[in-house]
Amino acid sequence: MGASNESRGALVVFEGLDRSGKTSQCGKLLSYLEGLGHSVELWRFPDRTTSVGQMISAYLTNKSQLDDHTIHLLFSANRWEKRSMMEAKLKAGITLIVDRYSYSGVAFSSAKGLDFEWCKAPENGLIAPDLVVYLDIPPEKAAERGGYGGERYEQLEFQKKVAQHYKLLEDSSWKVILCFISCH
Ligand code: 2DT
Ligand code: MG
Repeated sequence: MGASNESRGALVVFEGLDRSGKTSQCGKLLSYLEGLGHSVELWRFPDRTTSVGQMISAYLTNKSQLDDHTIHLLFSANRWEKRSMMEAKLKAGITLIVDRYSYSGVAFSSAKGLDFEWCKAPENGLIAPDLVVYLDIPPEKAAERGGYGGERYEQLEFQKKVAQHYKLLEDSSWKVILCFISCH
């Protein structure tokens, strides 16, 4: 890392199936880094607060129907609309801990049968994470954890496909955490 980058914040992304523990682990990392005196913010995608995010939320809660390609592009647009703000925060020295990012976008849509390369294309040009923490939980274990919330995609058979597609996305920025022990 060059000297000019010394004060840049880090982009840390958490990925994994629904109920894999991302939200809890993001919260723990946030407290830990804050305790060390870092400036840190917790973000999540989809960001349901924007108008694009509201369309996504309506789709996920089955209040609207959208073509698979269309919703894929909306998820990506939801990241693009936040890109400049993310860049500004990182430049200002703020570390961003992000619950889901492009990997969710590609894994979930390609698990529906959309072309893998087509799914990746709109993510080109978004800020690359410094670290991706992948919480690797067997889909059956995730399903046992207090049940799903009833949103679209929260079904065991589909989550199994998502897990397979996530595995195709692993790269050198990934740290895979094996979560094979059930936590009661
Ligand atoms: P949450 O349960 O984390 O709110 O996610 N998803 C998410 C996609 O299909 N594409 C994406 O780009 C992103 C970020 C994963 C809601 C669901 O949305 C899926 C679960
Ligand atoms: Mg969910």
